[in-house]
Amino acid sequence: MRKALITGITGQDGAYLAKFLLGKGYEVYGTYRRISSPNFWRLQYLDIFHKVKLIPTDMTDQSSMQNALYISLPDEVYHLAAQSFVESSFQTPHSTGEITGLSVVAILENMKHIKPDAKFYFAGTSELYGFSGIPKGKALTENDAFKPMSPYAVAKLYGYWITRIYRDGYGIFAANGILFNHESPLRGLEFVTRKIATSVAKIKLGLSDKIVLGNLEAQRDWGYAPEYVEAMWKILQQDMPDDYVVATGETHSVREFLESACNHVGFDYEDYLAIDKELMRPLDLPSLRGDYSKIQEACGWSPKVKFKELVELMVDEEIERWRMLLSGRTFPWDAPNYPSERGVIVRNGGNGR
Ligand code: NAP
Ligand code: G4F
Repeated sequence: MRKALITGITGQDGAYLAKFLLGKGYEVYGTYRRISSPNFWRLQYLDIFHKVKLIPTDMTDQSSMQNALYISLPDEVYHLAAQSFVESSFQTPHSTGEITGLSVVAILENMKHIKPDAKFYFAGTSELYGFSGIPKGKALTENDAFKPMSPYAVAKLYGYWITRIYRDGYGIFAANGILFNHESPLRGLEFVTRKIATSVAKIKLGLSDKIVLGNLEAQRDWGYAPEYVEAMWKILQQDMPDDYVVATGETHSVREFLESACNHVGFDYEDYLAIDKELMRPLDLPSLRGDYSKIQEACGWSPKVKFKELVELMVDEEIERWRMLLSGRTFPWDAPNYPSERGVIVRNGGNGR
């Protein structure tokens, strides 16, 4: 049985990827940060909490990552853990650098000694392009320049290049995905798509009467997260490691997302919109659109869920969740679950379970 280690298994992509890999017959290990109330709701939502093996790991501690590799001895490593919220990176530039950037070399360096034949995937991002100077609307490729414009993107730039250095210098199968924005009902509430979806659902059910947003004119290439984790896996199934853009090839503004979400439930967005200047970032990428032809040709991957369907599925799911809450039912994924249920590895040392 093939074994995979997913760092950041409690996040949106980590949870979907774990489900996908379990479906492929993998033994799935995942790291999570040891905090007083670990965040397992996505694993419960996807009904895989008891099927994955969880390893408490500190992304700033070399020996902790060494431990995760010794315990799992993986065939494939998916390094997804990161401080992934661009806006926060302006308030926490130093720790974002450590977690989102330096953790990459910590894992690769440990892999070099413990499991050099394992394949490594790094969660690169379209934020890397930044001030690329490319004409608005052009679809970005693997060959376009990176000129990052947030502390988050700078940290990811480090991760991207160190991944290439371990590929070229040490012969590790190390690949970068350059993923454009991808969303789902498991998206964190702080990101604009889920924030809009939940705000619209609350208005629809009479629980709120406004949607507070920042920059409405920013354009993003928004895809559907479950499809993007399949792309990650496909990238590691190639004969040679390489770097790939994963995107839909379309771009839409935040305003369009809002309008589409409101139209779906029969509202005019202008009746509910409030702009808060505090939500504007010191720097914000005006527009992103990706060209996925390389991954389509090499791996046979292409996006299926496009903008309108994505908006609608997110809004519908939020309405369903708020209805559940209003009717007094608890979310099935809120059941008590830790600290030492089956499937959770709670001890620290050792080379197996
Ligand atoms: P996410 O939902 O924010 O998940 C991030 C994961 O990293 C969570 O498991 C989180 O743990 C963990 N993490 C955060 N800070 C940590 C810390 N200090 N120590 C240890 N773990 C920490 O992000 P995502 O959307 O799944 O994205 C997955 C990866 O892809 C990230 O690296 C992100 O930067 C990158 N990416 C995402 C997109 C996108 O549109 N989603 C696009 C391009 C690249 P908790 O659950 O405990 O918070
Ligand atoms: O949803 P966002 O916070 O995502 P952002 O900054 O594009 O980053 C996401 O995608 C990246 C890939 O390109 C990932 F690497 C990263 O980890 C993350 O997953 O913001 C999208 C846009 C921005 O232009 C922001 O200024 O929406 C604008 N926006 C307008 N009002 C808002 C809001 N963003 C948030 N989060 N909240 C608002 O109220």
